[in-house]
Amino acid sequence: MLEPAGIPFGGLLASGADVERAPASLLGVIDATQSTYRDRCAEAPPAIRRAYDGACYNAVSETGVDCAGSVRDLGDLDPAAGDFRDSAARYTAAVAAELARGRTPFILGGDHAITPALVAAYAGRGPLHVVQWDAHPDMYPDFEGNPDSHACVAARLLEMPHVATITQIGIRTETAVQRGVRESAGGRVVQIPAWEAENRGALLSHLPAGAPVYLTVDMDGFDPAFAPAVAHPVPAGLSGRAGLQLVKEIGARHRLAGMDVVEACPDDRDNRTLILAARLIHEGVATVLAQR
Ligand SMILES: [Mn+2]
Repeated sequence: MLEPAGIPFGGLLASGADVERAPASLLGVIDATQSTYRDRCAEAPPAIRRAYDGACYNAVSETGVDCAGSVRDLGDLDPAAGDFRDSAARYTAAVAAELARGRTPFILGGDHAITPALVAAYAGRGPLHVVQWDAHPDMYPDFEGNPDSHACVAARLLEMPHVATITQIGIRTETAVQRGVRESAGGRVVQIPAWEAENRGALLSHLPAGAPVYLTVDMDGFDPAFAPAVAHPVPAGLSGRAGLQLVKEIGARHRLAGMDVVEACPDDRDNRTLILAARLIHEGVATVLAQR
């Protein structure tokens, strides 16, 4: 049988005259330089686009929003040669440019270390509420001497004055050092561990209605049954359903200001992790369209 031609990313990508009008943008960051273990997540951005093929899926979200042609694909950014801080500055500039154009950015990682660079682009735009879906708190002041490690994401975000709060969902690996950093941040960090998050319903009722939310999804927040292809799988995480409901909750009660999906590590035998990553972005794009 003939395989139909691929339609990358569910038919969401804009072409022709739609490109300039697209309210959302998609940017791959193929950087896994700050990862401490498996590093195939640098391969994830093109693999996620391919896995969510529009010959198999269509552009309508779960919420009934037709997202066809609504996303400008910016392609993939490579890490800079040399220092990670140089790479980070490029990622910040890329996101800042999309915000200046009025587009909501959706970023495919890469390891989680890219997120502080992405969130830095929101400085000067008012208070931002970060929601971190993750098995790990990523709250080390530094990890093995590296402050830019993917294990230090939340610690770096706490240093940004425009990050009003961080809500961590799905955590199940907190160490004493990380707990200390979290507790010293007071009410600025709200942690909902995995055993409290599943089936709880509203997860963000502590955030103001209408608040801008930046959602960072570390795919290891999911149970390995739903997302096995991650760098650091941790048993007994959250379901795909819970993740999609979180995106829809943000769309219904808050405003999705941007989103990244990180730490997916392509596995040639099984692409369910990549499809779930794409599906989360699809629902995120639908919230942007629904609020316009
Ligand atoms: Mn993480």
